[in-house]
Amino acid sequence: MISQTLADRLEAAHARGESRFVDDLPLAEGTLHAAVFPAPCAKGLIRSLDLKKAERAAGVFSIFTAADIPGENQIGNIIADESLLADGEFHYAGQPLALVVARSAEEARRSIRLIELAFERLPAVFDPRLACAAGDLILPPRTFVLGDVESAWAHCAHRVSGRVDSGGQEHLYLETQAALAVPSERGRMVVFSSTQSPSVVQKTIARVLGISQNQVEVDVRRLGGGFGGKEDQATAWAALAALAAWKLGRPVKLALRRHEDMRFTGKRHPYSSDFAIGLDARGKILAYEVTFYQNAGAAADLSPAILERTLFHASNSYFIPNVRATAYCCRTNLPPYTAFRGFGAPQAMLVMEAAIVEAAWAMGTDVAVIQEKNLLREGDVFPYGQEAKNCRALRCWDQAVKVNDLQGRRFRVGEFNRSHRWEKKGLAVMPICFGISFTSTPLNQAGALVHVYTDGSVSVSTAAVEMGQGVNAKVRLVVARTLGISPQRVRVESTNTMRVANMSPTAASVGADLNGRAAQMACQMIRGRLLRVAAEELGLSPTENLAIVDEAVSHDRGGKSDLSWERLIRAAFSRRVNLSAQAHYATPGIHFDRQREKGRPFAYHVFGTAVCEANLDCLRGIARVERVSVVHDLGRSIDPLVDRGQMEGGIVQGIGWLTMEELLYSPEGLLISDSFGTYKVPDLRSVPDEIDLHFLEDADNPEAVMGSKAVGEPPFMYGIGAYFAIREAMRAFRPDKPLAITTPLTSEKILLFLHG
Ligand code: MTE
Ligand code: LUZ
Ligand code: MOS
Repeated sequence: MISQTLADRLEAAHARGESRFVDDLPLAEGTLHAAVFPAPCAKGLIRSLDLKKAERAAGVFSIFTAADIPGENQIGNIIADESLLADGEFHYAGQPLALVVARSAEEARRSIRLIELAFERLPAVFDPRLACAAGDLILPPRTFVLGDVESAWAHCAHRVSGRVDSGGQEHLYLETQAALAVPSERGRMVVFSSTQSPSVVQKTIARVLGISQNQVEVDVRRLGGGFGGKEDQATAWAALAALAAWKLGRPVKLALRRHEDMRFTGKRHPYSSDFAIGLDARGKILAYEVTFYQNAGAAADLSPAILERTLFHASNSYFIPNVRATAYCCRTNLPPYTAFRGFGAPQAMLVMEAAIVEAAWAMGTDVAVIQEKNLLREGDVFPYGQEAKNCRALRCWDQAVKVNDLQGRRFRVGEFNRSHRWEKKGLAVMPICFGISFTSTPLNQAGALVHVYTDGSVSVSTAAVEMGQGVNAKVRLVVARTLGISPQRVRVESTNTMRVANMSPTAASVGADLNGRAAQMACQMIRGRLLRVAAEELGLSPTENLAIVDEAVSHDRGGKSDLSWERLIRAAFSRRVNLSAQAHYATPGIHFDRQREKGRPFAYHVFGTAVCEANLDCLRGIARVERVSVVHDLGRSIDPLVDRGQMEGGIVQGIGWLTMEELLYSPEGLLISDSFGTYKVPDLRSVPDEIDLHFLEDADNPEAVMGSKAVGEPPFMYGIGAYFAIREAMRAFRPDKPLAITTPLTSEKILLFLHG
């Protein structure tokens, strides 16, 4: 029953493969192609870089190094610690040392092998704890404190401590990093980039070329996936393409091959963490202490912001009266780790859950009993000082327990495990609480530009980048509903720095919240003007309660008038009324004081609870997530179908992170798992047999556009439940053996535990 509206929402043309990504854009005659010469090992001093042979190779136009950069050789966004092209030293394998520009991408890559690099290998560090011990931190450590853990320990009947190591994760967006830079007249540079942050690309190119921002136009139609991997790390490739285009006065394209993308670019941060948790005899958590060692890689990138979100999510969906959370941002010689769905929160929430699971194991109690007893209630305070408002933690939990008959299920899992020797099942409940807003308050703003044309069609531009998450579909619906017209009339334009300025990245799950609201505000202005025109056309007083409903003007007493949308627009134009509007939205009421580490950083929180079941084949070490059932708080969904897609995708991506995606490096710090063959992500066969989604009803959210809630990142963290379900099945097979908390839980690790 694929209705027309569904086909429409799925963007039929997109599904047919007609969408154009950067690498599909038709090229102007004379366009050149660039490729990067990467650093060969994790750390070294450049003695000499001999380009002569490569320069003479077939098709090669030019080779650029740091010395050719006209402006600043600097692309660091939060901290200025990252060069575009290495100068003197390099800090990770894959760091760009030189840029080759040739007639074709093949010729550029072939000639790279002719570059002769003489270098001195320097000792490299890959372990964040070692980096921390050596004092190699990107910024001073930060600590969030609530109450007083020291004096709380004395009141605890149980105290359990442990260590958690979580692995990185490759984004594996289908479209690799890519940019096309086209020099235009009078010093204008037009750049088509696969980026989540058009304005950061614009700003960085201006800096690298030594020109002003109004000379750089960045245009983004859509991304073939970003997942955070293009929040900061699309910039380097766009800046390299722009550098070559600027120097040569010709269009230059740089599109990474898959293995280059996997080797050169950053991923989700691996963390190593220590925890101690204290509970009273009845299972109330009295104290929680946690230390996070974040493996940041060789440059800051977004790591300080990610570290901050880790701290904000240290206690997940629980109220704990005494908390001390410390985080170290550790510099290592790996490609700078970067944003990835969840942005440091999944790593923190994994540790919190591990602490509860280990405490329950030590106490011989059901994990869910402890979880439930400590769930956040209305008005409870987070360690960062914000109060939980409209707290729906218990509502989601209770409903999840009910729809899943948790007690019955737990009983059946126990029965199954007693009656099966070589097969075990595990069950875990995972509550989530995710703060919505960029933790850096100034980023919480967006702009929109709306035009209505004389035929009644509408064009809308915002700061939102479409990357498959459906933000364009949502903006289109917001515009259509605000103007009272069919979505068919509304076209969402590319994201362009000349139509909307100073954009925040499309990230932190707030793309639709911020840009939807800005678009709504612009439409409200146009609607106000149109209704004044309508009153005049219909000979009514301007105070009459008029509205536009189903493409026609209607009023309280008379109902629908015969003044249609198209006639109204023509009348407005004849009366010389402005049919365009620009609006700006800034999230109200948020602030954070980094001196005190207290404030109200989030506009609101997203809540939910998942019940996860896993089955373990103990002979083969193969774990299967059989079922994930979720009760989730979507607010009032703008587009339920899009939101369902986000839920399913997030859950599966989270399960992939924790159960199968494993990054392997050589002793020199070279990525070994650099292809689809060596890096395993969830496929159709490994997704859960059942993903059962329920959404809270009557759950309007006053803090976001049309009562909705952000959806992009929160579901990712339900994957943590699947991890603990598998782990429980493992313990059912060998209850006597200590079980380390490391991820991913691959078949290899499972087998070693079961039979090692
Ligand atoms: N869904 C798809 N299909 N592709 C993506 O790249 N990125 C995720 C999420 N869902 C992503 C996705 C991430 S990391 C974020 S922050 C949000 O979408 C961003 O979009 P939003 O703010 O519009 O939700
Ligand atoms: N990016 C950012 C993010 O700069 N700040 C954030 O708080 C954030 N959160 C999630 C994803 N990206
Ligand atoms: Mo998402 S990690 O905020 O791009």
